[in-house]
Amino acid sequence: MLRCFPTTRGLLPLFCSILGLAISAQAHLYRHDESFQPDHILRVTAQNYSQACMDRYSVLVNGTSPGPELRLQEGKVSWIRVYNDMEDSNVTMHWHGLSAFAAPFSDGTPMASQWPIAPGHFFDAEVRPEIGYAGTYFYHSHVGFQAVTAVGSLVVEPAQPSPYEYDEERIILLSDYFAKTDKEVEEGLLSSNFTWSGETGAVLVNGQGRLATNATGACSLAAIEVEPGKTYRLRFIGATALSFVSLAIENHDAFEIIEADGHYTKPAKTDYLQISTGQRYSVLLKTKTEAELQEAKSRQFYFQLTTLGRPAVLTTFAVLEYPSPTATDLKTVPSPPPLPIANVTYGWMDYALEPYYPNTDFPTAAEVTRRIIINVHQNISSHTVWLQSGYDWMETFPKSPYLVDLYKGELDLAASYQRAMESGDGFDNQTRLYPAQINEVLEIVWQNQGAVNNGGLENHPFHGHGRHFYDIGGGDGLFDPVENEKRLNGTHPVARDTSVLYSYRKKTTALAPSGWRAWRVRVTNAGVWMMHCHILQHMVMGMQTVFAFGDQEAVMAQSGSIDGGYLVYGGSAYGNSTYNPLVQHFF
Ligand SMILES: *[C@@H]1O[C@H](CO)[C@@H](O)[C@H](O)[C@H]1NC(C)=O
Ligand SMILES: *[C@@H]1O[C@H](CO)[C@@H](O)[C@H](O)[C@H]1NC(C)=O
Ligand SMILES: *[C@@H]1O[C@H](CO)[C@@H](O)[C@H](O)[C@H]1NC(C)=O
Ligand SMILES: *[C@@H]1O[C@H](CO)[C@@H](O)[C@H](O)[C@H]1NC(C)=O
Ligand SMILES: *[C@@H]1O[C@H](CO)[C@@H](O)[C@H](O)[C@H]1NC(C)=O
Ligand SMILES: *[C@@H]1O[C@H](CO)[C@@H](O)[C@H](O)[C@H]1NC(C)=O
Ligand SMILES: *[C@@H]1O[C@H](CO)[C@@H](O)[C@H](O)[C@H]1NC(C)=O
Ligand SMILES: *[C@@H]1O[C@H](CO)[C@@H](O)[C@H](O)[C@H]1NC(C)=O
Ligand SMILES: *[C@@H]1O[C@H](CO)[C@@H](O)[C@H](O)[C@H]1NC(C)=O
Ligand SMILES: *[C@@H]1O[C@H](CO)[C@@H](O)[C@H](O)[C@H]1NC(C)=O
Ligand SMILES: [Cu+2]
Repeated sequence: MLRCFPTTRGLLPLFCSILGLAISAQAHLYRHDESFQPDHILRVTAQNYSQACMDRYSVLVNGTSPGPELRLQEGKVSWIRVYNDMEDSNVTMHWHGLSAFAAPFSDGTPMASQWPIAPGHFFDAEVRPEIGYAGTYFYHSHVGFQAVTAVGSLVVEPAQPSPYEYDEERIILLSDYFAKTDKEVEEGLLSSNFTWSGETGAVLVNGQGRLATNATGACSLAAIEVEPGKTYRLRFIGATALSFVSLAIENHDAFEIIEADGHYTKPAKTDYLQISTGQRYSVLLKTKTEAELQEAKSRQFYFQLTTLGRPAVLTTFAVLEYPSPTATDLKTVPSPPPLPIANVTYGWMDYALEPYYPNTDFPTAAEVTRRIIINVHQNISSHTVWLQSGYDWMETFPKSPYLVDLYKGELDLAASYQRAMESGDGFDNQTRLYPAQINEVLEIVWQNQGAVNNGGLENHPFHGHGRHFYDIGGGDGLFDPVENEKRLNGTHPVARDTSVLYSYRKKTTALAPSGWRAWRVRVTNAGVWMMHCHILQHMVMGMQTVFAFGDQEAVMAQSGSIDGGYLVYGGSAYGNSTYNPLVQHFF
């Protein structure tokens, strides 16, 4: 078995030795044979599947969408085995929101941080949620449009008791139904004859839904069962493909947000949630007492979900269900809707959410070493694409994953960094990387601009891989650092992994600034991290960027050397039905 590592710092070529000979690695290599028991197993298939009385050929985890719930422990290592049981598609699994930086090749971004899992193969991911990251997450495939169905909830259990008390918790995972298959959607979006995916057919709750048009059919609204007079932690997961959703519960007007993207917040009252793809919130809900239920003359109440910022508004429902002597009605889709049809609130909760535990490492403006302004717009050339700093990024762009090239000594980050600095916008158009050095403090600004061809604008939920960023707000027009610094005075930014770049209007003139979102990031975690819009259609259309934090030396100092079995597609780190993989243990 080959083990490869550079002979000296950053020097080429690689030195490869036979396993067992002298190596400098901290990590150890193990044969994962029958004696190895993963903590969790996920099996990915593609099959016909029915949701909301509609059939579709879909990528599923353990045969369902959403797939099974995973529970991991804060600070504790879990091994998750992911089988690709599909015949003709690659898959990866991304642990959305987990910082995943010390076990390389575990983040699940194909062609950025690793080779995808080939059909018929499986991969053992070593996942250790960082201390301070207890909260609500999800996992999903990062290949193409697969995450429309290949998703599941992931909860990181706290090592310390939760600062909030509640009786029970419920997971409310939102996803979209699209009639077209993944292949049809991808082909349409990537075609020179651009064909839109269509709008969402249904926003589903825990995979379930029913539309007003479904007079017959076995599908039901999702039921969230609660008992009177209790406090529930509702964990909302925005696992939609496209939909930005406003959500409220009939006759229950007070939520208290206590967590955003895996970090506890100070309690923040609201009567509705606005949640985009990639985001999570926990709220405390005090259920009605028996007396209040008597007074309300009802034991079931609708969750009303409205899609925001799209050409067509879709309103769907789920049911908050109290115990009742009569069966709960999960077939009636209320018409007209019980609550007003919501509109997008630009800047919802910006500057308002505060961390529960005071920030200890929030970078001040004075600490920022570099500001990267990323202009974002749509353009139509041979294809319709979304561009960042003038370039798209698609899975098909790199010939091999950056992190693989980095380990093999084939990615010259010093040169890339040099080019990025000379370009004036921090972007290297040759590698299409935003390289950064360890200990830099970045201010990353996503600047929305009108589409080149028609001035069109959209809301984009930007998601950062790796460690969470501090969200320093957003606003209309053009980012103004001086004005924003004034606005930040007295606020306590929260760490997040997904925040929304709003459009503020539907249309402007070509390339006119219309909305920005800014993050601060301390570059401490070496690795290759994607920062991208989480709308799956936009990702397919190129709305993705890749950051390289640190160089080969920094990655090696953090995680040690890597076995050669990770460096080739279908290599010996990937198992199959007749082969037990050779897997590195990093923790
Ligand atoms: C997924 O399915 C496999 C068997 O197909 C099972 O062993 C595993 O426990 C399931 N995973 C979860 C998280 O339920
Ligand atoms: C899925 O359903 C479609 C349409 O009903 C059918 O043509 C196809 O053969 C089915 N595929 C599988 C794998 O069952
Ligand atoms: C799977 O990934 C490999 C490596 O990137 C690529 O060559 C191959 O075309 C992919 N297969 C499919 C079906 O997309
Ligand atoms: C472009 O796509 C549309 C919708 O898929 C189709 O109706 C039309 O025929 C296509 N045009 C060409 C030139 O291929
Ligand atoms: C449910 O409604 C959708 C959307 O109108 C429709 O496509 C589907 O055929 C309906 N299913 C049944 C079983 O009525
Ligand atoms: C949303 O906007 C529409 C059109 O401007 C308006 O009629 C409606 O009242 C608004 N809904 C809410 C909840 O404000
Ligand atoms: C938009 O695309 C056209 C056609 O490829 C190109 O000439 C133009 O430079 C692009 N503009 C921007 C701002 O990306
Ligand atoms: C990168 O940008 C420079 C300067 O704008 C340009 O001359 C060069 O052609 C670009 N290279 C690529 C690969 O796009
Ligand atoms: C922040 O606000 C406080 C009180 O409103 C004010 O005294 C202080 O000068 C402000 N600081 C800055 C840097 O603007
Ligand atoms: C399983 O993996 C081994 C080692 O990588 C390889 O030699 C073999 O061809 C693989 N088998 C299948 C069915 O892919
Ligand atoms: Cu987007």
